[in-house]
Amino acid sequence: MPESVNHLSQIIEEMRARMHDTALDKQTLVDPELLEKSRKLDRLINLYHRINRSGSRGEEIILELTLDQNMEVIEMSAVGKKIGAAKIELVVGDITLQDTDAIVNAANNRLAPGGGVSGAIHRAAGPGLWEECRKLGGCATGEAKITGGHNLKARHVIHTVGPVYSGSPGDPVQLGNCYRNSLQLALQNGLKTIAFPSISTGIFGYPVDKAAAVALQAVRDFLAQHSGIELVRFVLFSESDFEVYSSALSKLA
Ligand code: AR6
Repeated sequence: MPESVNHLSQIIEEMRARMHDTALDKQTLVDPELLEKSRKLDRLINLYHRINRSGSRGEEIILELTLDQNMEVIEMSAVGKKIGAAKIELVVGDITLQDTDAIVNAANNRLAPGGGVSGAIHRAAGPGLWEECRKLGGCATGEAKITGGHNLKARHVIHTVGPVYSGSPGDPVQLGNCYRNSLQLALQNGLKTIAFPSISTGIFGYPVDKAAAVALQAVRDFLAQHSGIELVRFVLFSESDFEVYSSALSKLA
């Protein structure tokens, strides 16, 4: 086990001890917020140990925690894995705010604004994005196309169209293609950092646990086979999606 992981493990154990002490001090007050934080920390430590055990290919574990000045408020801000020189990172957040070289849009075949994450990206980018998209002649399911980022922090948007979930064997192939083709397009354009939403798991109805396994496997395999991408960040819109992705990351083959 790398020394940094040992060290991190110790830090987490210390924080847990502190957290439990604080929880005990306040027990008579039955502070629900504090108890929830304590439970969250327990989940986080379990997750850390699970991911750590699965790190059999020399893939390092990444865990970023946020504490307040008193070391009492503890939040997991990111969890991830290192694949060679690249990093897969999971965060809870809004993809329109990411400052990666590209953000990925879960688009439709017309590349029209639509709802969900696509609507949010078009609103944040401004009308110039649709002006550019409408000239691209649409996009087939599983394929990807690139545009500028317009008013976004990201310089580019990579638009990819996920499958509408049907339960057929073609679903994971098409969903995996979305991630592979987006990463390929990023590489071809010399981009090093990219943020993905959870493609197909909103309006297109793909179950999040199944989609997370496909997405993470496709990205991990791509990063293991290609160099040039430094960061792949999954921006999950809810804490529950984040936990599902974290669990899938820990089970990655
Ligand atoms: N940042 C990150 N994730 C988000 C954001 C955001 N700002 N907003 C929503 N999500 P969806 P799909 C999450 O429905 O299933 C559109 O109309 C959301 O919670 O956007 O691939 C297109 O035009 C969910 O977890 O994409 C297509 O017609 C995930 O993003 C269709 O919907 C994907 O949900 C595509 O459906």
